[in-house]
Amino acid sequence: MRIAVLGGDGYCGWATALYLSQKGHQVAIVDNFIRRKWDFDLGVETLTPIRSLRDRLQAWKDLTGNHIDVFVGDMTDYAFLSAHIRDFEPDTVIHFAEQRSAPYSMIDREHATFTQVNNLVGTLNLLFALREFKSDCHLVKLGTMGEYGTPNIDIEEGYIRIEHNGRADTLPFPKQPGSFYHLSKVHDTHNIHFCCKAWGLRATDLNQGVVYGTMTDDTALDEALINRFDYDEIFGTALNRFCIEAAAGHPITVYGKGGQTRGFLDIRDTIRCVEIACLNPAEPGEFRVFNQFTEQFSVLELAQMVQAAARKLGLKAEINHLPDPRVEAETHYYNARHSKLIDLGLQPHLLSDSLLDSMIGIALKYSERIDQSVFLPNVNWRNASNNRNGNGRLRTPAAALIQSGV
Ligand code: NAD
Ligand code: USQ
Repeated sequence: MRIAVLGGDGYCGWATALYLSQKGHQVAIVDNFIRRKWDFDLGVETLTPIRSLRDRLQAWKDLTGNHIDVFVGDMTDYAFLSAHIRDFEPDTVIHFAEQRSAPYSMIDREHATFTQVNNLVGTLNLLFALREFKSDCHLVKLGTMGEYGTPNIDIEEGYIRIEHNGRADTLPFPKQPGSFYHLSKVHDTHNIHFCCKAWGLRATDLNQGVVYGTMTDDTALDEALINRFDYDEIFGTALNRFCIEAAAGHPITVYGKGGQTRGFLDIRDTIRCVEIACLNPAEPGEFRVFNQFTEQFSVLELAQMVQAAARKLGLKAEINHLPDPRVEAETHYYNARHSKLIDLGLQPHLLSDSLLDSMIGIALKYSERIDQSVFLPNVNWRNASNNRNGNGRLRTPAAALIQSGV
């Protein structure tokens, strides 16, 4: 297949592009490197030393003989994006290219509006470009489990059968997202659903849980191919952060009680789920939703698993409960269905001690690059105006939390 990977320089996109290239598909990466710029602006870096896209792709070609095309440009630039769709003529477009951090979207008004403009306009441009130049192309869009929030009922895969006043219908599952970022995903979902109905486009929305891990078979081939391992409070996700905190001898940062329960998956399952979606496309006019995660844990359970693995390696790994800087339920019911990808052949990697050992092992290998100042949370959901000082930079953690009265 001809597959365009939008956001292919990022964490999920890089691993996916290599995997699909190694499987023999003709892959093109589209990216504007804005994620590298956000890291620079925030003064943070991935733990692992990632190379430039050009160097990574040269190394990939040298090691495997596989070539990946590159189109550098911004999804919000319709002329660029539509020319890419017209010229590359993809059978499948995998859309990872969004601002994906909830804390980033909650810094202040500018970051909230930027997140929604970047994500919504990029996705709308893609929908129009597909309609204009490749209307039979299958869109595989990365959504998120956080679109659903934490309702007090079981979460279905995209749709729910409802009976009301003697009538019944199957309707989109109610959405209660918890940040301006998660809201942008809900708005994307509605736009894509509408375009499938109105124009007959075909799309699969992958409501992905929190991804962990850094190595896949392909990225492990050589250090030049190494993937991101983010651990700062803005872009680092829970389990990655906990492993690096443990390796650094820093207490594990559980926000609040730690009963926040989420779906999680290994990066190796992300790439396999995306492949399954590509190989089993939606029908023309169909808007399909898969919940893409393999196991659910509370953040306290995760912290305890990291603690147990770290202690086997002689690390102290204390658990600290910090005041939760986010507005979220700290204890709640959570039971989300996730059987459609399993039915199509996914064989999950489960979070085991050996995986945690290897994640903590990578953290120890690069421990000289750990910056402990990025562990404590700065961004407060309750009062965005407190998240910046007069110079426009993020405040120190203590100052932000004390001022907002948490
Ligand atoms: P990432 O930030 O590592 O990668 C995103 C890439 O998209 C970056 O390389 C960035 O430069 C590019 N990009 C962003 N806006 C762009 C634009 N306007 N034009 C061109 N390129 C642009 O993010 P990730 O962790 O790989 O996440 C990828 C997707 O998966 C996102 O849509 C995210 O919402 C979703 N997702 C991620 C996770 C996770 O845990 N990482 C979980 C659920 C869903
Ligand atoms: N958390 C802690 N301690 C930390 C960091 C996070 O307790 O040091 C908690 C958060 O409060 C939250 C949970 O862990 O309750 C998950 O937070 P996260 O930062 O790991 O993940 P989240 O903000 O939800 O976002 C991540 C990705 C996003 C993706 C989402 C999937 O950044 O792109 O959409 O996971 S989901 O959560 O299913 O919506």
